[in-house]
Amino acid sequence: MKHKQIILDVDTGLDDSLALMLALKHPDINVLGITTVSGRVSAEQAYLNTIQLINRLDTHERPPVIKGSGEPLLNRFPIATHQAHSTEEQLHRILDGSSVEYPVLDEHAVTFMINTILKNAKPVTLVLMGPLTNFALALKVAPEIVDYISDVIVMGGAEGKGNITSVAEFNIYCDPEAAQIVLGHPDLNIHLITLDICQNAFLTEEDLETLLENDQSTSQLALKILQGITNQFRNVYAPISGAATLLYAMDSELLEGEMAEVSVETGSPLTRGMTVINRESYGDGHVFVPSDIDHQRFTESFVRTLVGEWL
Ligand SMILES: [Ca+2]
Repeated sequence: MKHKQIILDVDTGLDDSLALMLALKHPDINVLGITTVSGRVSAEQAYLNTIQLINRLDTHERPPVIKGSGEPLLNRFPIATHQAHSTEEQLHRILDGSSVEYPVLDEHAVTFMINTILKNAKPVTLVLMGPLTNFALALKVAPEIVDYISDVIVMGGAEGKGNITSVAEFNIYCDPEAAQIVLGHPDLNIHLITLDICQNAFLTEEDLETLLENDQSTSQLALKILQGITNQFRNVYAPISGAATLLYAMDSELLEGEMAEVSVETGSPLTRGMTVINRESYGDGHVFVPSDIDHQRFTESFVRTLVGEWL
C-alpha cells in the first residue's frame, strides 16, 4: 500500500521533470494528481510537457493531469514566462513534442485540488514546484482544506541571492501575492526549500555512470534531462532542486533546518518577490526552512528511485 498521498503542482520544464519522474517511480508515493501553473512555461505547455513525459516513462502510472492558472493573482507585472531560460526548450526536443493520448479531466486545477484533498481517505501532502497561484486560490475558495492537508512542501524563495532579480527567486517572484497567502498561513505545516539549499543538491559523475549503465527508458530520459540542466548551468554539478524537494517529501532526514518566520515582499518594486526569512524568531516561526542537505542520502535515493532499486 503506497503510504504517501501527494498532489504535485508544476510548471514542467527540465527541473520539474526530474521530480515528476521520481514521484512516479517511487514505490511509496501515490500521485493523486498533477496540476499545472504558468511559470517557466505556460500552464498549457506544462500540461503538454507533463503528459508527454509520463508517456515516455517505464511505468503504468497514469495520474490525472489538470491544467491550472495561466496568470498570477494580481497581474501587476507580466508573468515571467518570457524570462524563462531558453534552455527549457530543450525539454521539448527531448520529449520530441509528438501528441499523446491521455485521459482528459474536464476540471480546473484549483477545483481538482480542493475536491481531491477533501475526499481523499488520508491526509494529502502538496509538493508545489512552480508559482503558488493554484494553491493560494484553493485556500481562498475552500479554507477548510487545511484540516485535510498533512504537509506543504514549497520549492521557492531565497535566503541569499535570488535567481530572477538580485533578491527574488523565480517561483515566488512570479506571484508574490499567492506566495504570501501560502507562506503566511498559520495553520499549515509548510516546508520552504530555498535556492540556497538546492545549490548542494547535485549528482556526482559516479551517480551519472550508474544511470548510464541502467538501460531502462526512465534512466536514459533522466540522463538527457540532466544533460540539459548541466548545459544550462555550464557545470557538471548543476543543482536539481525539484528532485531534492520531492525526495524531501519522502524523507524528512534529507534536510536539516529550523522553524523560521517567513514573509514575502509584495509592495516594493525594487524587492518584489523577496522572501524575508527570520531564523531568530524565538519560537514564533511557522515555516520549516532547511539549512543543510545530506548529500550522500540525496544522491543515493535519487539513483535508487530512478533505477527501481528499493529493496
Ligand atoms: Ca518549477
